[in-house]
Amino acid sequence: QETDNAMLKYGLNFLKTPYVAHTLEVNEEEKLVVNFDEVDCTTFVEYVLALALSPVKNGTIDNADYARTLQSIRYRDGKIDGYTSRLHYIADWVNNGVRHGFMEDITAANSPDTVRLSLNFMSAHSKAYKHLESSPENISKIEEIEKSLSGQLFHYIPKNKLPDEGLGWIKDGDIIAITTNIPGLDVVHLGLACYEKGVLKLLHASSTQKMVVVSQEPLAQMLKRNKKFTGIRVLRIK
Ligand code: NAG
Repeated sequence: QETDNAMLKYGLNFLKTPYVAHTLEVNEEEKLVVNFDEVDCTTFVEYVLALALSPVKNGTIDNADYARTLQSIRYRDGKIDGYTSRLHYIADWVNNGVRHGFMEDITAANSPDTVRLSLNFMSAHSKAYKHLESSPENISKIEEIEKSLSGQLFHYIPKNKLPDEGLGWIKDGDIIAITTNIPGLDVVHLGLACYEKGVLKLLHASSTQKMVVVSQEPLAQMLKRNKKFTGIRVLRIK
């Protein structure tokens, strides 16, 4: 597949990259991890977005420019200050991207349906997070972040309103965030829009297929099959 869409092009370069969870939890002290060899759904999208946003000089991307760009995507206001400076909730991640002008939430202009955020998943399941179970201080910082985001409204497309063919305003390479009814969580999965023969599919790091793939089935069918998936948010590089 050939494309001049930077997000899609860089995304397709990751096809077959192994799916590995917890690749950002390898250091005691929080620091920037760049690992193109093992990705999860979030790190895959972050690495692709950082490639598409990095300045290209003499046909290449400089490592320092890449690191700075990735840091501005992954950390609140681009500053690394411990575990809780990482943008763990996609709502927080999107707010940061929009605030810093490199991401656009195109769902709001195109879909009237909204959800009110109510976040507590991480503090409620702190034992599942290495850097929370060992640190009451981190738990209370996360609780503060959860409180500050809760109550905010965001726009989404409910899954029953997404046809297999996608929608005209959703373009190749757009970031797709799958929303969930899991209590206290906003988004459970991320990927990129990828049209094949007029069908909207998802280019993503799949935990079931254990690598980066383009979904066999339409994104709309993926959503219908999973009772925990409620719809999507669509974000675009700016
Ligand atoms: C997200 C995690 C985040 C992690 C990221 C990349 C939540 C709410 N967020 O799913 O902690 O940094 O994956 O592995 O669990």
